[in-house]
Amino acid sequence: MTRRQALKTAALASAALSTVRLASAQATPGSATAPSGPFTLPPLPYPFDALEPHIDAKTMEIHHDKHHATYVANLNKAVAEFPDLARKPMEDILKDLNAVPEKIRTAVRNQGGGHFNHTLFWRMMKKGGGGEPKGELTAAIDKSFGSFSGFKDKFTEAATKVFGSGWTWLVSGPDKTLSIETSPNQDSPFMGPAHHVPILGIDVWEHAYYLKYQNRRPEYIAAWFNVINWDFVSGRYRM
Ligand code: MN3
Repeated sequence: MTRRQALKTAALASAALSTVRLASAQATPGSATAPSGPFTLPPLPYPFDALEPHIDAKTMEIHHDKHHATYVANLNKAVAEFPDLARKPMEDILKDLNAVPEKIRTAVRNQGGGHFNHTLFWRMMKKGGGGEPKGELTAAIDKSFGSFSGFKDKFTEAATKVFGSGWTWLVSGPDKTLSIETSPNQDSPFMGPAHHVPILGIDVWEHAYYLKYQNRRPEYIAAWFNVINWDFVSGRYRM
């Protein structure tokens, strides 16, 4: 083999190797070769087992470290070509999806919605949560639903009835009136025409409860009421 042939062989081998690397980077969301930003996975604000026995540690670990991490990884891949987009807060992006380039609009809706919803969801729960809210939010709940138990019944019914994968939300309207909404997939109340503000939400995708509750979604919903972080929810209402 001449020196020139040797160089050519080496160059071809190297090109082939980069092709393989590129292919594997594209095929493996969340792998080390996926873009590491601009969006990042926020750490869970408590240990995996903090919500036991209501929500088990294994579910929390997989839900945060795998499901949420994958939304972030896929969102970063989608926005890689559009660095300007990531300078907007996620909330503003979701409120105006039509401003997102069409090529990545569905990806941003699903992966960005997933990232946003889960970031809120972790903070809407805490160890030793549950009970009932206090102050301004209590008055607003009474006004819209008659009482806390009236709210709990309506919310539970709505969450039980979500067909397939989605969320149920307590939302605040422009005049601070509360209502209950459900959304399919990873859609957010912010995406609606009135941009209702999600102040509390439950993930009713099976990945949120299947390990412990299997098909018994109503049991998961009842248990989840014991971990609601009402201080956080009240803070969102006052915003
Ligand atoms: Mn989820």
